[in-house]
Formats: sequence, structure tokens, C-alpha cells
Amino acid sequence: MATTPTPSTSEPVTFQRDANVLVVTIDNPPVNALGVDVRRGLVAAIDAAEADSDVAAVLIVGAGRNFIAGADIREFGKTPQPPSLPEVCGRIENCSKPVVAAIHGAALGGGLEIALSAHYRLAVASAKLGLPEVQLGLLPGSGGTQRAPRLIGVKPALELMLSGRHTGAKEALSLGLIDRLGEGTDALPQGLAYAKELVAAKAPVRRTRDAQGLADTEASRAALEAARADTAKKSRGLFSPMKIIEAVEAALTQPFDEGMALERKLFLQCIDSPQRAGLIHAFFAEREVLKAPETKAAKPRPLESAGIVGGGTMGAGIAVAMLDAGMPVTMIERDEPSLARGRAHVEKVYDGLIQKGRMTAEAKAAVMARFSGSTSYDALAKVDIVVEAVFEEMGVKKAVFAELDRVCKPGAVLATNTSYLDIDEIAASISRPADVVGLHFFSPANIMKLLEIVVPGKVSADVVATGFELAKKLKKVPVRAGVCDGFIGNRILAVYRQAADHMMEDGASPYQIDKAVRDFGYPMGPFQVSDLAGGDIGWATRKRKAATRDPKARYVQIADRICERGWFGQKTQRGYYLYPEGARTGTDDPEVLAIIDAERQRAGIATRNFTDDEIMRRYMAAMINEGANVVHQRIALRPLDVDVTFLYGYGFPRHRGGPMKYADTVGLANVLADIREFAKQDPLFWKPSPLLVELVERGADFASLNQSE
Ligand code: 3H9
Repeated sequence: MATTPTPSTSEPVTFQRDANVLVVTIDNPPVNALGVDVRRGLVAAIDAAEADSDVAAVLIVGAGRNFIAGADIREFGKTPQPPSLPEVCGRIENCSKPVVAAIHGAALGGGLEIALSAHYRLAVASAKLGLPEVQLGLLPGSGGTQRAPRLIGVKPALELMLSGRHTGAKEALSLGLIDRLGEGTDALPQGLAYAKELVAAKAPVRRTRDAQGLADTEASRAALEAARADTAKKSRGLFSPMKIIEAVEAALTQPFDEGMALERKLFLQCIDSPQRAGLIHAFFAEREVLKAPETKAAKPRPLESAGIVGGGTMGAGIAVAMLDAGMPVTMIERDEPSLARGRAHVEKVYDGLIQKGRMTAEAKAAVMARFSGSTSYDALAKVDIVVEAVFEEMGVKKAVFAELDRVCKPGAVLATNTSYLDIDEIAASISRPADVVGLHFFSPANIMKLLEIVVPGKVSADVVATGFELAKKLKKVPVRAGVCDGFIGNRILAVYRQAADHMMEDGASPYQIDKAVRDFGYPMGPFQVSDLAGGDIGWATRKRKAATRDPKARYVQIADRICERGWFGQKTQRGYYLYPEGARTGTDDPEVLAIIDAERQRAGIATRNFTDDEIMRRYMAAMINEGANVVHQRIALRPLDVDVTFLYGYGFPRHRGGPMKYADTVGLANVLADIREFAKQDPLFWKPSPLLVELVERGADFASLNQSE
């Protein structure tokens, strides 16, 4: 650059002159978040531009892969440090010399708000622009709710803010969010040329606060009301979406400065809400789970091709997930008819997409060209990874692994999709235990995001790292789990399901329990889930465990009575609910209530009423207590691993952050007090976890075990 460098006043923001353009570079790895030093640096840069008569325009760019990813999320909840981001944005907008933002990579949240405060905007193809604050329980709080509608109109602005989605550069141009598309990948030279062009043309300072996008007030009002009605329907219990609408309404009805003041007020309300804390916890937790010790210690093995053993629902779902990630997949089944069924399961998924108009027949053919099947294990000789998804029986699994041991190339990763069997035992049964790992997918495997990576004792670190790499390839969220019955998720599920069964026998109806759980924020209650998954699955597990069950432990037989009638849920048109003519939503069944009554009498239960609050306290206490056990026994590395498991595999409401985060929110001492109270009725079931007791004694919380938090 032919410049006279101006000394920078703040490290993460530097500025220097290129001819008469002051180039301001934000360099705050990893994502140029707008922490306090960046905010101060930006103000200093604008001050410098104003003070230097040789500066005719200002260009703002980001160093590294992004423009600016937004406010520094880690600062929320801490004492605010001046200048605030709205002040910084105001300072940029009020600059007396034209300010240009040249965008590449992320310009999200506060990052886009900085760009909106600039007077001209250019973006190159890599740009991702958006106002994703809603996903963190917030609203755009640096003028986004006031500037975006003025610039692009109420309807598109609301759509961006309520969905939180990212737009590409081309769409941003057509929306009017940017003025120009830059060529190539490098925003700096493009932005510089643009700034010089503007100076040469004596282009005026053009403030977004004065933009005329709200001219059609009637259409804007209609868009606002439509968004209000839609949001009331869709974002049940969420706090910030309605606040976004309120703030945008102010853009329509009030002068800019008053709109800004209301935005600030609403933003601070969002900051104070527990939903913000829960959603931001989820944001960091889902990044933290990627940092398992093995991913730091070892490099993944190659992952070009995959084998699947078993073409049932699970095997086919895993095959689809891998095909969707572009991998060639070889499926093994025991005979031709089973293989044909497996292939049909795979094709059914794509046919469904074709039916919905989301895939073409040609695209399906291209995907299926990567799929092959065989009844001979020899077809797996060259694959990099095999996932076994056969019947859940130790003998069957061992027989499969013996074959894999025989045919697979050295270094192939041998994975089992078992949900509860002892993977150490499977690994010990072959000559290469270091290659054996658990990859526990959730059904439907091509859709559900969670992947438990189950780490047996003898597995080598690079095999575990390969599991994480596979998750990345399949766009899944991996959680490291230790070996035990049920690993993290299903082990905890088994316990709170029992708590639900106990309450059902004690007097709450399954319909009341489901409703209480839905009102808490789950999409479905436990009895609806059972009907969806098929009651026969849980029944088989109960039978399997019958021999080893503690005879003193309480055992509720209601589910067995229902299964004995062949009522397995949706697939048999009745379970806990009735599903006449294949309905997807069930209706209450008086016959089920009669069965429950009969069981209560048989068991000699004096029934009682439960409030919804009592139901949730028991349900959550059971979940949290077993979650604490799972962390205590190192099955989960940290409480946050339990949280991510439940957010991505069990429908736990994201705005509550996960069960362990929720426990911190209500206070561990309160949870422990509840457990001790419940233990008076059933001390065997309600045994406080040693970790919970220890944390309460120390006055600590689960977050203190999440290291990086
Ligand atoms: C906001 O702006 C509010 C304003 O309206 C008003 C304020 C008054 N802060 O995702 P990655 C970290 S709200 C702090 O793995 P990628 C992240 O934790 C904000 N840290 O990379 C990770 O750390 P680590 C609105 C952040 O390339 C590292 O950066 N903005 C922030 O896959 C790499 O992240 C958003 O909601 C942040 N804002 O994806 C955007 N962002 O390495 C949030 C990231 O220690 N960010 N980190 O694990 C994203 O969507 C993605 O990070 C992004 C990059 C697409 C940018």
C-alpha cells in the first residue's frame, strides 16, 4: 500500500491511509467479534479520519476469514464496557466522510449492523450476511431493528431477523442490503477501488437512518401484523421474537432516535432473560463438544468410503447420511431378499424427497450410483470405515465383527451402532480392539443431528478422532461418551422415563404428563415419543433387563399391559393414544385410562393429584440426578456434553440450554432438596448423585465443571 501509516491506538483495529482513503482493518481472531477493544479501536479510527484533512473516505474491512461475526458473545452477562456497540455504530454513521464496508465471510449480527451504519456497502461472493441474534435469545441491538427496515423494507427485514438466516452476497444485493457485488474473493482491493471511485465522484455521505424503505406504510403495517400472528403461533414460549417485532414497529411509527432507545430497552430485557443465557450456553456447548481429548491428540484416519452392515431402519438411515455426505457406501446383508429390502429402505428416503419436489430423479440416480450392496463381507475389503447396525444381540454382533476382522484392510475403523451393548466386550473379541469404536446414531439416522462417539478402553485416539471427523462430514453433532448401558442419552432417558411411569401410577395421566412436558418446551411428551418410536422397543428392553432388575426396585407394569394388547403406538393405530386411520396426532384413550386404574388398584396405590409444576420437578430432578451420575462416572466428559446430547438427541428445549444448564438455573441446592424430599417415598429410586451432593456442599454449580465457561 502506498500509504503514510497512521499509528494505531488499539491492537485489534489498525488503520492506515491508502491515498486519501483510511483503511480500517479489524483483526480480532478467531472471528473479529466486536469486543471492547475493537469497539474502542473503531471509534479511534473514525476520530482519526475526521481529524485528518487528507482523508476523504473510510474503508472498513475484516482480516482473516470474516468481516465481523457480531458482538462478542462472551461479554454478555458481564459488566458492560464503553463504548457500547450502538454508540460505535452511531459514530460511524455520523462520520462526515463517506464510510464504505467491504464484506467477505461473516457479517452477522453486530457485524452487519456496523455495515448498515457505513454509508456504502460492497460484498464479495464468500459473504454471509444476517441478523442471527434471535438464535441467541436476543434482538439486533445496535440499530439493526431500525436501520434494516429503513433500508430494505419491513417484510424482508423482519424475515431476516425472525429466521436468523444468513444471506449470500447476491441475495443481499437484490434485497438492497448492499450496494455492489465485488468480484473475486478479496474484499480489500474491491472495497478500496469502490471508495476511491466514490471520492472521485464526490459521492455524498448517505445515512441509513434517512433511508426511505418504509415509504409504503400500509404494506409495512400488514407485514408487521402478519409476522406478529405467525410468530405467536410458531415461537411458543420464546421471548425475543415478539420483542423484535415490537422494535421494528417502532421503526415504522417513531423517529429514528426514539426507535433506537426502544431497541436498547428491549435488547437489555432480552439480555436479562434466562432464555438468552440458555441459548448462549447451547452455542458454546455445541462448539465445546468438538474438543474431545482425542481430537486434540490425534489426526483422523482417511474417510473416503464406508461399509454398512445391516439394511434395517438404522443401517439404511446411516447409509443415507453417508451418501448425502458424498461417500460411496457398500451395504452388507445376509441374503439377497434382505439386501433388496435394505436398498429399498434407502431408496424410500430419496423417493420421499422426489415426491415433495425436493429432489430430481436424476439427482437420486447420481446418489444411488454410489450405493452398492453385497451378501459377502469380502466387498468391504477396501473401505475406510464400517458401521455395524445389526440386531442388538451380543452373539450376533460378535459374529459380524469376526467377519470384519477377517476381511477389512489394516487401519479400517470398525464401528458399532449398538445402543447399549458392552463395546469393550465386542472389541475384545477380535484381533484389533484398537480399531473398534461406538458410533451411536439416533433414528432417523439421516435426520437426527446427535452422534454419540462411544470410546471403549482399548481404542486408539486416531480412531476416536475419525469418529469426530465423520460427524463433521455428516453434519452431525458429536458427543464423546464412555461405555455403559445406554451411554449418555439412553441411560439418562431410562431413569426419567421411570419417574414418568411412577407419576402415572401415582395419579397423573399420561396425557397430563405429556402436556406438562410440552409446556416446558419439548415438542412431545414421553408417552407420545413412546407411541412414535413403537412401544414394542421399550417392551423388548424391559424383558431383556427383567432378570437383572433389582427385585426391590419399583416396577410399573402399565406399559406391559398396553403392549400385551398389541398396542405399540402409531404403527398399530393405538398405544397410549388413539390414532384412528393412521392419524399422526393421537387422542386420549379412555380404555388406556381404565388399564392404568386397574394397575393402580392391583399395586395398591393410593392415588394423588399432581400439578404440572410437580410433574416437571420430578421429571427434571430424575434427569439431572442421572446426568450428574454420568458426569461423575466420566461417561460424559463434562455437564455440557450431557446438555448437547439432550438438545440434539432428545428434543430438550434449546432456550433452556440443556438439563444441566437448567439445573444451574434453578439452583443445585433446590434440585437436591427435591430429590431428598422424593426419596422419603422411594429411597431406592431417588438416590442423590454423589456429584450433586458434593457440588451443593461446595456451593458450586455444573458450569464450574465446564472448564472453558
Ligand atoms: C450480536 O451481535 C448482538 C448485537 O446485535 C447487539 C450488541 C449490543 N463472539 O463457529 P466457529 C467463537 S449477537 C464470541 O467454530 P465457523 C466460537 O465460539 C452475535 N466468540 O467457526 C469459536 O470459539 P472456539 C451475533 C465467537 O467458521 C470460534 O469463534 N452473531 C463469536 O464454523 C470459531 O467459531 C452471531 O450469532 C462471537 N460472536 O463459523 C454469529 N462467534 O474456537 C455467531 C464465534 O474457542 N457465530 N465465536 O470454540 C457464528 O455463527 C459462527 O461462529 C461463524 C463462523 C459463522 C461466524
